[in-house]
Amino acid sequence: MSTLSPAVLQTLEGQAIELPSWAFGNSGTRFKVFTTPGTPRDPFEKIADAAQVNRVTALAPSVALHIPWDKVDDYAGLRAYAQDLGVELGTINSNTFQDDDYKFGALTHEDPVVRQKAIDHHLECIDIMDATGSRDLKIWLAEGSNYPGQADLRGRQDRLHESLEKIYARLTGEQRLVLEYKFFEPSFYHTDVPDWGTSYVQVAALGDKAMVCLDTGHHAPGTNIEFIVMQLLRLGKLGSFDFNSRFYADDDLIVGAADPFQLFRILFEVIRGGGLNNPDVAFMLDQCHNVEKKIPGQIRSVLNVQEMTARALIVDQDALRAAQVSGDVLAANAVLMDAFYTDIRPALAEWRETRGLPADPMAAFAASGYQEKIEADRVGGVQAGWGA
Ligand code: LRH
Ligand code: MN
Ligand code: MN
Repeated sequence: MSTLSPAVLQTLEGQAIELPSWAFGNSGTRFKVFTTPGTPRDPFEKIADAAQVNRVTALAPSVALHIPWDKVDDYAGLRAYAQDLGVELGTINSNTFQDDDYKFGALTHEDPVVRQKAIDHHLECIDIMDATGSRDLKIWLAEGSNYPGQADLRGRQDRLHESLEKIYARLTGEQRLVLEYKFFEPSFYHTDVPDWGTSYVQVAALGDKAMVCLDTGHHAPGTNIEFIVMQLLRLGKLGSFDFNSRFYADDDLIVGAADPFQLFRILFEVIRGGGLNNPDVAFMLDQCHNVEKKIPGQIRSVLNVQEMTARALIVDQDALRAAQVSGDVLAANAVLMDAFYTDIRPALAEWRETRGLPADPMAAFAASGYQEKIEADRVGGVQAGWGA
C-alpha cells in the first residue's frame, strides 16, 4: 500500500455517498425507456438493490427517496426494512414537476391556491422525514418560462421566497432544506433557480438550516464547477452534492465517466475547503442507468468517487503551497497532475481486503448471483421508473 498513508485510509474509511432510489428504476430519454429484467417494482425492492451496493463497497450507507415516486403507507416500516439491510433512509426529494397544476409554476405560481398546494406537498415531505429519520429535504424546481415577457421574473423571486419561508418554518431539530439549481430545462428562456448565486440568495434569506445543493450536471458547458464548490464552502452554504457526469446537458451519466479530471478537481476543492467527511456536506449520486445494468452502474459510480477522492487526498499540499507562493506555475500544476495520474486502484483493492470487503466490488457483485436472482424473481407487477 505504498501510495496511501494510514491518514489517507482513515479519511477514506469515513466516506459516505448516498444513492438515489430512482437510479434503480427504469428511465430514459423522451424517445424510449428501455426496461431491464429484474428492475424493482416498489420502494422496498429499490432499497434491497441499493443495499447490495453498500454490501460490496461499504461506501453507500443511505438511500434517498423521491416523493411521490417512493410513496408507501408505512414509512417507519420502510425505514426498519432498510435498517435490516444495513442502510438508512436519506434525503427526501420533493416533486413539483409532474402535475398539470404546475404548468406555469409551483412555489412561484401567480395563483395562491396553486402555491399553497405546492407548499403543502413540501410539508408532507417533512412529515415523511419525521417518520424516516431523514435530515434533508431537497428541492429542485422545474419552474421558469419559455418566452421573453411570458413571466414576471422579479415577482416570481419574491413569491419563491415567501413559499420557501413557509416550508422552512416547518423544519424541526436537525432537519435542513437544500435548494438545487439548474441553468435550464424544462424551461428554456428563464429558470427561477438557475445558478448557485440565486440558490445562495434564497437560502441565505431563510437561515442556517437552508443550504445550496450543487448538481454537477446542472451547469453550462465549460463552467468551472470547482470554483463554485470553493466559494460555497467558503460561505458555509454547500449543503449537498448531486454527482453525475455529462457530455452535453443534464445527462445523468455515471459520475467520473465523462470527465474524471473534473471530478478530481472538485474533490480537491472539497478537501481544501474542509468539506470531506463534514456532516454539513452531503454527497449523493443523481443518476439514471438507461442502457447499463443499474446495480453495477451504482457500484462503478461510488468507486469512481472513492478513487478520485484518494487521488485528491495524496496531493502534496506543502509542495503545492510552496510552488504557489513562489509563483512557480509549472511546478504547482505538476504537483496536482502527479496526484491525478497516480493509479491508486491496486492500493484501494488491497485496503478493501484488509477491511473484509471484496478487492474488486464489481466482480464480487457479478459473482454473487443477486442479479440472476432478481431477474428470475421479479416477474409480474409494474417495474418502477423515473416518474412512476
Ligand atoms: C432534474 C433532476 C434534478 C433532481 C432529480 C430528481 O434535473 O435530475 O437534478 O435532483 O431530477
Ligand atoms: Mn439533481
Ligand atoms: Mn438533473
